Amino acid sequence: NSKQQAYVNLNLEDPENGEYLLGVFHLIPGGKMNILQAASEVAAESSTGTNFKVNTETAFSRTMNALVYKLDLDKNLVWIAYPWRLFDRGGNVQNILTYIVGNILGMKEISALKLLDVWFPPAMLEQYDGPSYTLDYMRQYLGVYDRPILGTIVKPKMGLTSAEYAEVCYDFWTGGGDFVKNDEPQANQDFCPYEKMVMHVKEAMDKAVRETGQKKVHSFNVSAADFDIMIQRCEMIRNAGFEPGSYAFLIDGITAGWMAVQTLRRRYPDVFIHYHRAGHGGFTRPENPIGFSVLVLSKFARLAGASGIHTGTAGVGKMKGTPEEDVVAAHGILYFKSKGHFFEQIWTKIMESDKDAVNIVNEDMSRHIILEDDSWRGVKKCCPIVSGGLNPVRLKPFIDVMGNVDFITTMGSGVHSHPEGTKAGAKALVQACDAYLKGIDIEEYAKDHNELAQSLEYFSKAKEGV
Ligand code: RUB
Ligand code: MG
Repeated sequence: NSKQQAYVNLNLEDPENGEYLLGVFHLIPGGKMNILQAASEVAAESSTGTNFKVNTETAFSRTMNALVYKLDLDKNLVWIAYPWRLFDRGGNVQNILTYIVGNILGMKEISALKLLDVWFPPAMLEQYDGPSYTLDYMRQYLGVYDRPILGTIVKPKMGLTSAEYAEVCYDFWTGGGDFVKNDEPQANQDFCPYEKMVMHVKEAMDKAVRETGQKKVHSFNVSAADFDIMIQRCEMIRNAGFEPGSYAFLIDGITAGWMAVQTLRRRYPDVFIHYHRAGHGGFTRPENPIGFSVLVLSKFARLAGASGIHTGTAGVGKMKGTPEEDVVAAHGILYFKSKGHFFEQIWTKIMESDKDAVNIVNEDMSRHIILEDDSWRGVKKCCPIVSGGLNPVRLKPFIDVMGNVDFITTMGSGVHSHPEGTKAGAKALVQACDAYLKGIDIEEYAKDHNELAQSLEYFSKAKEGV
């Protein structure tokens, strides 16, 4: 039919020629359509078309049609190429998602539709910010290089006063932890006013830094009802006297939206932008046939310029997830070159000249960094943040599936459930990490590390959910 003539080209020559953003979907048609018919409806709705052919098309508008260019009938997979000129100029991530996982997820023509992987052409990467302040800067600030950044989430999730909250931070930091994050619902609650929380955290951090001689970081949730309040929160933190590098901005990127993520990236290139992803399960869970994968979410977070995003514990923690999903996503945002589920993404772009690149470096915390080959510049790394039901005992198993230590881990119950309290929980975490680094079995190491021994005992006996 004409839809297929317009939106299918199974002979598309070289889809990786740089003109297209590519996507792979798992698609099961709804109703009586075959997969090619349903795929052409998807391509139409996510580029130029609608359910009927319209008479307002032009020769040019047709060149903006997305094209189904490959099918795998056994696995119900569909490859679509989107001319990237479709997308809003100026590096707008929400605009891309509005097309490629927009209306189509609600169409009658599909009963399953999940975007599994995406590929960005080099010229397109040029238009997007990518991260500015990366894990590398945080490592430099903390002076921590060859191990994961050890963090916590304050628990109880909610209900502590600002002074009580800060005391938990202090305990964690003085136990040897590096990084504390607000749990994501932490905002301006009447029993824990935002400004007071910030002030108390500042005092707690100063005290912990004085006592330990180590640098510390706190990630503040700046998600808010509107733009002005989000910025007020950021400015309040910046004006509270924190040393640059010692604070991060946490944004709940799915509930607060991509505009909020990109706003923070652009306004605060000198701050670590921490993308928390509450609600992602509604799109990403494997048993949900409609949505997108963790890899897709994570790649877009990198494109948007998040310094780090939660990528999951690969099934080691409490949340659903597998190495195939979570580790592929973590690697997909950490490296300059990564094999996704289908596409090898190379996060580089050609700059006009070395001189331009140097100017960018000087102006804004080096948006692009120099790769081995001098003529190429890369979109910087985005750091996997690994959270959700981890504890000191699960650290090594996670590192083993991850295959590296380039991540921030934030353990809530894993630290605050320690029978002797948060400070001992932090010590146990540091000891678990030391054992890993020294190549000593955790049980062996626990023999002369009391906090770790208590942690091992607790987590071997305690039942989740009780
Ligand atoms: C973890 C926590 C995190 C989520 C995030 O607390 O509060 O918000 O688990 O999950 P705890 P993810 O360590 O006590 O489970 O990182 O998978 O998005
Ligand atoms: Mg949380």
